[in-house]
Amino acid sequence: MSRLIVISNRVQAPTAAGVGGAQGGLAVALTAALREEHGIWFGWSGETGEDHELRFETFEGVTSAVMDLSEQDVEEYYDGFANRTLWPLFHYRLDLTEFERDFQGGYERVNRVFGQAIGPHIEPDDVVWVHDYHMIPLGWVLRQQGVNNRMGFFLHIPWPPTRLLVALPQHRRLVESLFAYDVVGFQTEEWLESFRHYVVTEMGGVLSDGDCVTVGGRTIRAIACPIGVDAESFIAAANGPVAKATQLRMLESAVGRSMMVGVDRLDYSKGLAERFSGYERFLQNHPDRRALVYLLQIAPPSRTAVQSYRDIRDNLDAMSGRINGAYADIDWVPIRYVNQGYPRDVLAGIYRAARIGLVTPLRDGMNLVAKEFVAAQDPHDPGVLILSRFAGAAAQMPQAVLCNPYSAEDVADAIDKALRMSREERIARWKPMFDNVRNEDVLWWRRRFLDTLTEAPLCERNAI
Ligand code: GDG
Repeated sequence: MSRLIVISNRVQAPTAAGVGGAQGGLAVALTAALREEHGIWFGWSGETGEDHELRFETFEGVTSAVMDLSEQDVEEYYDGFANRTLWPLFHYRLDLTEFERDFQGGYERVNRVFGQAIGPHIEPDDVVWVHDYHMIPLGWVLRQQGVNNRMGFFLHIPWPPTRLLVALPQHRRLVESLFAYDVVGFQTEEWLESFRHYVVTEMGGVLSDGDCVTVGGRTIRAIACPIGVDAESFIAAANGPVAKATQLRMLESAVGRSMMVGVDRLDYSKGLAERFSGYERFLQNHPDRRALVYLLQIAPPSRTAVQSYRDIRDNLDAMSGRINGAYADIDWVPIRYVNQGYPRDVLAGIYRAARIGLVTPLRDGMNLVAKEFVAAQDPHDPGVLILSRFAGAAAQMPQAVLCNPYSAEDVADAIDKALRMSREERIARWKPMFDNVRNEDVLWWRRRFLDTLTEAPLCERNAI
């Protein structure tokens, strides 16, 4: 019987210690598959230590295996190459991208350490699924270990245009390592297109039918496979008692005012400063309607070891303070800016109480908040989703009010349009988005990727 092996930087499987207890959609989808197929989820423990030993634990029928990394590993691989080189570069932020040889060395070293530790635990019939930019070379390391299994890779973030990617020293080495996999998945056709462009123009690759991409005699299938949310459980949460109580609390805290909500990790890719500027422009353009609306921005801090993340926090603290100082009245503040996370069912209630969901990333692989917002709405009186055209989710949700997040005027106009929208139009726009969120949910995504990997004929098995 074949097992599923999942490998990602952080393991989100449930453990006795509760790590992974705040189960997001990805964790729900993958732990269900791991439970059914008696698989193992491998990754970093999130802790530092010197021994690189895998620690196995089986909890609620799911086995996870985690390893500590040394402080140097974390600095070079995680805070360094993953979050200061690949993340900004893949989100089109060449200005924030740091190129350090030590980062690349640490990234390759940690991938080797993972591959060497995990390789011996892979059995001949296992199907291996590697996730995200932290682990791009892992498949190649596993092949070197003699792992000849079906192996897939999914990239959760955008794939950058060739002209940006070539700024990365050793870009070709990184992309070549993807050819160790059998299937490589991207969130959207746009990212897939960028990948294919790179392969053709930089590597002399050849595209053929059935998503096949060939370079130097090695062929992989490259597909677009958009991730979804755990829609049914989010809909249930939005109709549950905690969400209802939260909804009431929100409504009572601002009677007669429409709430706009944003929920994002504090990350420059999410376009928070641009969102505040767009909202400020709306307040300037419509003084008579100022007090009828407010923005609740939930932004839990992330990657605080990286300077650019500390900078964005300082910038947003200053912007929210300035905007509130300039426009607030004795009984109203324009922005409620909150730097903490909330449980999922509370979030669902907040989404449901909102008249507008503001999802305006400058660049985003997909963006699950947009889908969760849609899932949480009241079918008879849904809120309006304002969505950046640069989020992967925009390809599946053309009925949202699409905006250009770089333009304060455009964001201000989108807010104005959403606030004026009739109930009929809100329902007409929401319904097809809701159907999409429900049909193409996280289980659909998992099945689509794994079916491609396990059932469809592979273009050619890759062996090193
Ligand atoms: C990467 C890609 C892609 C946020 N605050 C709270 C909270 N969240 C949850 C949201 C959502 C998730 O975190 C964030 O997902 P996103 O998709 O918005 O963004 P990234 O973290 O950047 O994820 C992205 C994703 O991978 C999946 O492939 O869509 O493009 O960048 O689920 O709800 N959850 C709770 N409290 C919070 O305060 N419970």
